[in-house]
Amino acid sequence: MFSLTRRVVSRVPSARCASSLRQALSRDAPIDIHPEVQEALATNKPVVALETALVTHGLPPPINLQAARDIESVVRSVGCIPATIGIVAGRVKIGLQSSELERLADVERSSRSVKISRRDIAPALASKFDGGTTICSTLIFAAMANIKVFATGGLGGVHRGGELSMDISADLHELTRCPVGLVSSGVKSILDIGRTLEYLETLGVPVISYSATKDFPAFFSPKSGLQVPWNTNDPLTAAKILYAQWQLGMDNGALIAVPIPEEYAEQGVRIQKAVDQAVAESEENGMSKRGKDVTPWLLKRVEELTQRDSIQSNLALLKHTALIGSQIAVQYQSLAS
Ligand code: PSU
Ligand code: MN
Repeated sequence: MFSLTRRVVSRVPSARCASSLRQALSRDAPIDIHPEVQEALATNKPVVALETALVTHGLPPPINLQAARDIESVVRSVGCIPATIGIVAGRVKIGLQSSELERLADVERSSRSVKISRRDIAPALASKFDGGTTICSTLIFAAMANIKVFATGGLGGVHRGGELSMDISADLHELTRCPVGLVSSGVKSILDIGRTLEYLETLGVPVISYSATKDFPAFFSPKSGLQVPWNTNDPLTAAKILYAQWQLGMDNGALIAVPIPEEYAEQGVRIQKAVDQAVAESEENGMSKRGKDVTPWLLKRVEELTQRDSIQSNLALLKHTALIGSQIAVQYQSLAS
């Protein structure tokens, strides 16, 4: 009797999410699931979602394509299947074919592809555009496909001066709607980390530092000087947190913040100074008021100021979060099946 109850309870969230994708497909929604991802989901293999805004808008070509491929290889190296999510010719792709990834990474095309947040999804599909999915929209499609872990770099959040400009990324709110564990290096370096953590607290999103202490990372540096309520550096414990949340039927996600490896700490201090300079410049030249163009502009300026050291650190942390995310996905799968 007990085991029957347990089985029913543990399957509730999965059943609901999978059925949302089924329903969308039954309505002929323009979604394609890569056969490898479909097979992995059907046979309970661990799958890790990956975003493509960093391919279309975050990293310069040709590094963007190489980075996406390297990240997929890291995911595979621990026995997970990567599901790189993006929009190609007006269709949502859950798991990209190699040629589709090349298309999104292509310099000519990527200048025309859209940075897709929740509000951009339907217009981009209706107009048959290409698009790189941000954390916000990647969370939506991962949840639809019942993918429980998503690894990436920096979460969007409250921009500096956001208390006046109200520039707060839709990434944050999406974490309240999608039952997905987001494994990232904390929030983007250009943001107001303190206010972003306050906002996440208000939204009720669990924030866990993936380290021996409660220090929250600062993207390019392992520590931001801010603390969060929870920490673990063990993939099984992280997986248990996610599992407990969804056993209860809570529909929100969680943020697992992984610090950049220690060998990048020194470089991180220098890069952060460049970030501060770029933010100040964006306030002087009015770029800071340009909505979703702010982030790509700032990242490009930081690349210039650091002679691309920022890219090297960014790649290192992306591979690191992909590794930790995949280890957590393996543990989660063993709990859930
Ligand atoms: N972090 C980076 N580069 C990026 C992003 C994050 O270092 O390009 C992307 C992510 O996809 C994130 C998005 O979801 O920026 C947030 O953008 P906005 O602040 O406009 O919501
Ligand atoms: Mn914004």
